[in-house]
Amino acid sequence: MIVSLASALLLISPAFAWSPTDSYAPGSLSCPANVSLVREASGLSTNESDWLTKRHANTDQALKDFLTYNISLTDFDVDTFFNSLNKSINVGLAFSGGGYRAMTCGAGQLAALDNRTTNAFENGLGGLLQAATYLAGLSGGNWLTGTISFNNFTSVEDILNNGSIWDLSHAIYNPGGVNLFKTASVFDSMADDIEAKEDAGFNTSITDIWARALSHQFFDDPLYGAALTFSTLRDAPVFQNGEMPFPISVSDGRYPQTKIISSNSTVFEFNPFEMGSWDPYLNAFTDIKYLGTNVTNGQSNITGQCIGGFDNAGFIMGTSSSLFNQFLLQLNSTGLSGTLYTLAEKILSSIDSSDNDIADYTPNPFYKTTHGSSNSLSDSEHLYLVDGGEDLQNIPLAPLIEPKRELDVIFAFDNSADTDQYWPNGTSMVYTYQRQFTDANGSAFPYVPDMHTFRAANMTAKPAFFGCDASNLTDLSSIPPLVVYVANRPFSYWSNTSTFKMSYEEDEKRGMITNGFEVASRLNRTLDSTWKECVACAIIRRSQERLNQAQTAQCQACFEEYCWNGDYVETDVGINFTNNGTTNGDEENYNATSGAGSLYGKSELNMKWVAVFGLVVVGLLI
Ligand SMILES: *[C@@H]1O[C@H](CO)[C@@H](O)[C@H](O)[C@H]1NC(C)=O
Ligand SMILES: *[C@@H]1O[C@H](CO)[C@@H](O)[C@H](O)[C@H]1NC(C)=O
Ligand SMILES: *[C@@H]1O[C@H](CO)[C@@H](O)[C@H](O)[C@H]1NC(C)=O
Ligand SMILES: *[C@@H]1O[C@H](CO)[C@@H](O)[C@H](O)[C@H]1NC(C)=O
Ligand SMILES: *[C@@H]1O[C@H](CO)[C@@H](O)[C@H](O)[C@H]1NC(C)=O
Ligand SMILES: *[C@@H]1O[C@H](CO)[C@@H](O)[C@H](O)[C@H]1NC(C)=O
Ligand SMILES: *[C@@H]1O[C@H](CO)[C@@H](O)[C@H](O)[C@H]1NC(C)=O
Ligand SMILES: *[C@@H]1O[C@H](CO)[C@@H](O)[C@H](O)[C@H]1NC(C)=O
Ligand SMILES: *[C@@H]1O[C@H](CO)[C@@H](O)[C@H](O)[C@H]1NC(C)=O
Ligand SMILES: *[C@@H]1O[C@H](CO)[C@@H](O)[C@H](O)[C@H]1NC(C)=O
Ligand SMILES: *[C@@H]1O[C@H](CO)[C@@H](O)[C@H](O)[C@H]1NC(C)=O
Ligand SMILES: CC(=O)N[C@H]1CO[C@H](CO)[C@@H](O)[C@@H]1O
Repeated sequence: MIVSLASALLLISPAFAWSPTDSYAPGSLSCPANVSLVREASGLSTNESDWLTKRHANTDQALKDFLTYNISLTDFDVDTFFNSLNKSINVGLAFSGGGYRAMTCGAGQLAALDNRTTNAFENGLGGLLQAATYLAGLSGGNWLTGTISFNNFTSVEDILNNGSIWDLSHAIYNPGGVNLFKTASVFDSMADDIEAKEDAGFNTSITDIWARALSHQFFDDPLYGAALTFSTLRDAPVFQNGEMPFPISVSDGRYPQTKIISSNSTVFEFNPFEMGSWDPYLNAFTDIKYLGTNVTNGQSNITGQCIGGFDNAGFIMGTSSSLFNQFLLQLNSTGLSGTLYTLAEKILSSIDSSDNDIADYTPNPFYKTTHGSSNSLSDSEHLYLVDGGEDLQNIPLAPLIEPKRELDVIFAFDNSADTDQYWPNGTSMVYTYQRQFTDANGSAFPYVPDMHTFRAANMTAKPAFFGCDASNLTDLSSIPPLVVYVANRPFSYWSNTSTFKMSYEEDEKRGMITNGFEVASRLNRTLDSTWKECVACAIIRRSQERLNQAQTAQCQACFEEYCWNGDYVETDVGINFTNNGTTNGDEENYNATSGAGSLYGKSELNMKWVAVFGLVVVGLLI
């Protein structure tokens, strides 16, 4: 099914809930009558619960199809199983951060789960996206989930075929490429957007510039998403009818001048209805549509009058990835002229350099709220958020392990650059595991090994399942979902590019995406012809446990193959990969550092782009 993106983007029309000013500037609108804008995080919002009913009507059928066609489950009758269920199965997908690497690898992984992708049904896990309830993204992963969600739930394949977005051949600090006039005019219009927000009385931060630049890659409406809000989705039929999963973006709360550590960070989530945190310090959500409203304990300081348009989709996507603000910090050292320079300088001079990763959500929507265990966030008139990966939980798992959401299984796609060669080593899983013991918000996460074992036991070479037996998890505060961990790995392409590689030629981008497809599909189901069956076993596991149904011999064999057995492995691991993604045995080796896609060293890279950027600026000045 090919949907033309041009028509898909009709979604972004003033008929929907976008900024009341039709621009990047927030503006006034009426508050919802007689309700507080803030609620305690005591359960799912009514909006989310109502939406789930509609989504489940679709996912129940999609899951049945997934378990029925192009799969051979032995001793398992799909109808009998579904008839025995007393609740819908919730599948969550989580895409890690890691810049364009994470976005493109994640795009391939997502495409392998999307029935709309050519061959995904035959050679991948096509249909799993259609069966998923939640879709979470963080930083580069949220560029992926956000682009898909806010373009009428388009598919990766449509984006590649259409070509009007995700043109990554020019870095965002050089949007026009050799066309210097284009670069200058893009910068000018960005500057206008940000000035408009300032003129409307809101603080801006370097994240606003970053967000506007990013939006040019993600939205191709005439305003490049300047007026597109996160809450727009509520009014989009594709979301209203439950035809897409529930998108969630993750950021962290942080005070200026402090460093985040994972054990006590406040993880914020943004979804089409709300923004807030399940964590005990805050324990509250606010209606995302009215962010920007000056409130005291959820009541606007001007009765009945609220702000809309602050929840700009690109701004929220930029907030989750604000670590990259450092690119824009280079702007001033290059001698860029014009309004953007003036603005950047103004913003930079007003903040300490150690705080340039901060996105300013002032006025604090949680000002004087009383739902949390600490007043540190609610006493401040300001709220600052930073990149969701700054607490080292680079996979957006927090919203998906929230017990109220009752997930059965999470597919955790890890495209992090943990090792020196920019491959994942399970760091994010370890931090999320540990956090449950210090941050008592009731969430639980399965036992995981240390990072060394992740690599040495091939749990980054092939997918690994955690929390396979609920009976082993009774010591935790609740039974967590089963987690299917899938790490970036080279098959047809060296996908270990630097997080800070900010431009990709078309063939590089496609190489990354195809490799991602191969990662999620176990090399198009050639490395394990039972991969789809094993995924099915993971999906149905918690239901079977609840219903006291025995696992089939086929599923037992899968769990034998993919579940962590509790052992720690201390043997050394090399950095070589075979051409099927496994760590070297005695086979032919490939040295990761020689890979076409690999680009080492931040300093080398910075030098490279500074040089390119310098040329552009020289061009502008001539
Ligand atoms: C959004 O996508 C759906 C399903 O692909 C399509 O039917 C609909 O026309 C699209 N909406 C817009 C506004 O383009
Ligand atoms: C995926 O596509 C296949 C083949 O076209 C179809 O049989 C199956 O029902 C589809 N599944 C979903 C969830 O759409
Ligand atoms: C795997 O399938 C994808 C999608 O059809 C395709 O692009 C890729 O070339 C295949 N990989 C191999 C090794 O055949
Ligand atoms: C989190 O812990 C760090 C280090 O112990 C500390 O500096 C910081 O103030 C704590 N933050 C909160 C919100 O308690
Ligand atoms: C309400 O808050 C706005 C800022 O959002 C401020 O400009 C205004 O003065 C406040 N109004 C009152 C009545 O305090
Ligand atoms: C660039 O901005 C930083 C932070 O404001 C400042 O310290 C530095 O001196 C500026 N560099 C130039 C060349 O203007
Ligand atoms: C919000 O309004 C109050 C008055 O009600 C004012 O004192 C405060 O400065 C305003 N805060 C912001 C961030 O505009
Ligand atoms: C794993 O990655 C982290 C960075 O995320 C690094 O500090 C650590 O040394 C790595 N550990 C192993 C065993 O590879
Ligand atoms: C990891 O994979 C390699 C290559 O396939 C194999 O030689 C090794 O035994 C595996 N290690 C473990 C702990 O399974
Ligand atoms: C990787 O492979 C190269 C070439 O085959 C070999 O020289 C090197 O020692 C290997 N490195 C590791 C860490 O196994
Ligand atoms: C992986 O590749 C190596 C060498 O290329 C080969 O010896 C091995 O059999 C392959 N493993 C699988 C499962 O295909
Ligand atoms: C309650 C329980 O049995 N917990 C075990 C689950 O598995 C991990 C890893 O093997 C053990 O460390 C726990 O003790």
